[in-house]
Amino acid sequence: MDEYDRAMYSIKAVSQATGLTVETLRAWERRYGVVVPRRDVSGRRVYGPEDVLRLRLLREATERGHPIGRLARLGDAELSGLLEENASAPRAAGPGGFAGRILDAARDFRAAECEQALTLAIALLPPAQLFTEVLQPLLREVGDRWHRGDLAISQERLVSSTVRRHLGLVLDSYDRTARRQDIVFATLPGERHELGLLMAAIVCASRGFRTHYLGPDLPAEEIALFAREVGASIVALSVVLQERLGDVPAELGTLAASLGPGTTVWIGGSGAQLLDKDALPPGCVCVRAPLELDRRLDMLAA
Ligand code: B12
Repeated sequence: MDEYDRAMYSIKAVSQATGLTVETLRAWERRYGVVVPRRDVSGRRVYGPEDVLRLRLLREATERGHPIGRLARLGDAELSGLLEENASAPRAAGPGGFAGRILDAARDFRAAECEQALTLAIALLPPAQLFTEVLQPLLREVGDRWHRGDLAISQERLVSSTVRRHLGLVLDSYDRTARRQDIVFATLPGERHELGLLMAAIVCASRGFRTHYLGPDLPAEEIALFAREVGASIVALSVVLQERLGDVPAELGTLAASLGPGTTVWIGGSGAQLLDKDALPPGCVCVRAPLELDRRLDMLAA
């Protein structure tokens, strides 16, 4: 059969079929040559069914703790053999396992291992699963242990700064020429918790929106200035600290007044859940659950 008669899949379709992110697929191809996609007439990568099968085997094997650098050298039959051999072995690197490994490494001050487990989780899990099944439980547990005195401040910082750095890299890996509307991300003055905001920015970037990540602790006027300059449709804020909740409505008022009528403010984060909806200025809405963010992005895209 001519190779052009066969079913061929785009990188997005392969990502959906294998559960690997587009970034992971590209990185695995570039660094390890795990599969060699062909190019269609417009130069885009296209994959055959055998590539999809191989990538699935590779994903399963990496989830069981085998390094991709070594797996890349194995043929499909060897990969299947390896998976059968390990069929009854516990899945130490499953989503829950990653959080445990990162915590254990932080507890023992093993920074490199903390980083390695996080990198692996990012490479293997799609963003939504990474956030809900690994990072949120991990950070909650870090906070609880620190509160109980079971984790030193330096250990808590090791985890949160490693997560911060890697989420920044993930966000940077998204296409800067994205076509959908502009969304500006920031937190208001005094609010340094930004990891949830970064996760929301990654979700938006992965959906093709142009994201402008300004980071934490910015005056409302500065956020508004930037949003006006880029013609943002949305300003997304994160509110976590309860002690700052009293100042938030007034700051939102300043922000909303400085933005054009075409810009809406979305407020997420655990503190946002506690804001009185009736005290919010027009044009500001609380986004309470990840599904609500998805639904709002669907509406914006439409
Ligand atoms: C990491 C961390 C820090 C780091 C933050 C690092 C960083 N770069 O972000 C640092 C060390 C800076 C820090 C400092 C402090 N922290 Co702190 N911190 C945490 C910790 C451990 C994790 C927070 C986190 O990132 N959670 C994970 C994210 C994913 O959860 P999330 O923010 O809720 O986000 C999710 C959703 O809400 C949503 N979301 C969030 N934002 C947005 C935005 C939009 C637009 C959308 C759509 C969705 C969305 O998406 C996420 C995924 O679903 C928590 C512990 C905990 N139990 O949460 C304490 C915690 C938040 N911190 C706390 C405190 C008290 C402090 C300090 C005052 C401590 C001190 N004495 O210095 C300072 C205050 C600093 C400041 N001025 O802001 C308290 C807050 C209590 C409260 N509710 O007011 C907590 C709960 C710890 C505790 N148990 O006491 N902290």
